[in-house]
Amino acid sequence: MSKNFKRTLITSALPYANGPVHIGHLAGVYIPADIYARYLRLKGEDVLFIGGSDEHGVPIALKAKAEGTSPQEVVDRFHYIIKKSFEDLGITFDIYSRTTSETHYETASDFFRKLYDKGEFVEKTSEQYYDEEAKQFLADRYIVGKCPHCANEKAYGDQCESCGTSLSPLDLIEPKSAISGSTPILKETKHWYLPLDKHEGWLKQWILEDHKEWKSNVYGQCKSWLDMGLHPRAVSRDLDWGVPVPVDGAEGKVLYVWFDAPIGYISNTKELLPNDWEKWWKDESTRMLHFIGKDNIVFHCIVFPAMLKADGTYILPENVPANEFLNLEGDKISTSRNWAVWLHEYLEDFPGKQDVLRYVLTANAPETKDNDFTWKDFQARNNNELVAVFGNFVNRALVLTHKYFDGKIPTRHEITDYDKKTLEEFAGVKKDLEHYLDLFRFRDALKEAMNLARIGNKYLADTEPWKIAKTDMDRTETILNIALQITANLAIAFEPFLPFTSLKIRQLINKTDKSDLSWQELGSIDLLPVGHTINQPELLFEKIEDEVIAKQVQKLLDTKKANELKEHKASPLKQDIVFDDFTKLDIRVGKVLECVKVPKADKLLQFKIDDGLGGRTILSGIAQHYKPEELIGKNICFIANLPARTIRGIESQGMILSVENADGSLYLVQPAGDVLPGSPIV
Ligand code: B3M
Ligand code: ZN
Repeated sequence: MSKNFKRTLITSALPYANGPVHIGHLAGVYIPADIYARYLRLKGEDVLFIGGSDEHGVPIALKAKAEGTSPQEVVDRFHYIIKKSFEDLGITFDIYSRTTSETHYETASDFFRKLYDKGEFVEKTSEQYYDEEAKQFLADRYIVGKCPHCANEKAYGDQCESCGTSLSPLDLIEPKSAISGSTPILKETKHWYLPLDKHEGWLKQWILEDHKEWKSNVYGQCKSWLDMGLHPRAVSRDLDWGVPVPVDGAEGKVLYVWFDAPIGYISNTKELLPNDWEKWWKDESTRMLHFIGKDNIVFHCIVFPAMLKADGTYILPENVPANEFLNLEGDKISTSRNWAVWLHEYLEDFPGKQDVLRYVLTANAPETKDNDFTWKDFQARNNNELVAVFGNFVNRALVLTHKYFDGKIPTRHEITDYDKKTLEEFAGVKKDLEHYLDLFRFRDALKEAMNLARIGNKYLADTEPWKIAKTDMDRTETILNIALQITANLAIAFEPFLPFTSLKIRQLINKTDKSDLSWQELGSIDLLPVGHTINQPELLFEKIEDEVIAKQVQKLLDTKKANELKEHKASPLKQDIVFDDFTKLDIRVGKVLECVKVPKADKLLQFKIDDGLGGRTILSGIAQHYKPEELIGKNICFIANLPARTIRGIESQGMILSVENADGSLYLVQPAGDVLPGSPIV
């Protein structure tokens, strides 16, 4: 730590409680934050790791509306799913609370009020779109209309996704409310704005000059915001879900979710340490770090610092190690399109494999650019790295110790030049690990830890103690002593990354006391004293089979198909006809008396229909969608006045109506009530 910091406050973005947590959140924010928090704790530093759910905002209010429930019900549902899944993955928040807590309402409200009283806001009245049917002002995202640039009919009030242009709601041609579909009207409304333009000067100095060490993706984004010039930002909204604006005459207005959410970090600290929270937020010797994803950079590097500065009693973040995005199988992860691997589902599908996910997401973390998660890569990393290198090495070391030395750490006799080379290679691991961890380069840090396992694995493969044991027991003792010391080092090195595995190794080598194997001892070759007894070996990792991966891939394919159906656009209308054309068609209901497959024809079923007129035979191409026997006795609809056609030697006297779904599947058209055969469709 540079400067003389005494403690570190780690915050991680508060996930919206409108859906569960997915691998994108984990790789971008929570796993890195947890690795870092664990690392500092292992070094004996004073750390606080704050998490919580972000439970306000328009999407939550609208989701509740769509489901016919209350926003509170929505956030209750997801808050507990999220909280539990974080716990199960071993994310070690000191507190995981929520922005609907009483402490938060009070804290956020007081925060606003202090800034208001200090004159830190500007008040502005402007015209905004209002939905008279839904009786509410519309957030930009909930106004849809025609894009003035590319004529896309479904542009949003903030952006056209077709041509990518940023829009304001007033740009839209023929705007419609996404809530009710009605045409919104413009209505005057008053809001409070944080004049970011007034903060520009010190922000420029603080970020662009004083924090050149920030990650380049973060620094670059801040620079481009600052170069464009900052403008006042509204910190209130017309909405009935959120922290009410604590000012007379502000009925129906709440704090903008991006104003209240970061204050959630403060509230949650307060909730945890009601009498001691201030030193974490107001003492210059506290080092504050925000772990977030790239879409949150401006709020954490510019808006929230401006809020803290406006208050005047808070410290500012020392660093904001934001990550880029993780994609899934080549597509952007999306909660609304269900394109994600959800943490709570992963934990159910892969019980006991928390560390496999932690490993893969760290090894593949989007630290400097967007990255892709694929199930194949997940499987390969598990099988080729965790099982074949890490697990294999530890298992061999333990098994051989039991085989030759009754589970007791053998003596280390004279070491060879090769031993020396191996020991030198891993002596530097602590320094290297710390170097990368201090720079928030968790991928590289994990590589270093994994390198230790590789060194061990190679050492055993090269020295072949199972062969040496036949001739030279002293040498075998030395080799295994070294392998076991490396194993103990792995327990330490992996503790921030793979805590479950680290604990398991400690159990296997019988070193579970808190005081055993401290971080400071990383790199030592005297962690396990001669004669110390270890436990029976157990595998650290197991191979993941193709079937298991195929199942996950299938799940995604199903989602893709379901999305295509949802996004399916109806085919264009055919040319107009006159009513007479319609009445010429004689469409009737018939009852299926018999139904069989037509031999040697994949698609054809032969029907015998009761048409109320003595019966008729019709062929229909739906054999791939129905089993013939399940149709007997059903009512169907058919065109009765088409000329007969002979297909495969069978005369078909009409046509049975069916519907073609977007995915090509066919469904018979059936009357919704019980009607007599021959009834006409009118
Ligand atoms: N809930 C956005 C997000 O989850 C927002 C973060 C708040 S952090 C104070 O990406
Ligand atoms: Zn457009």
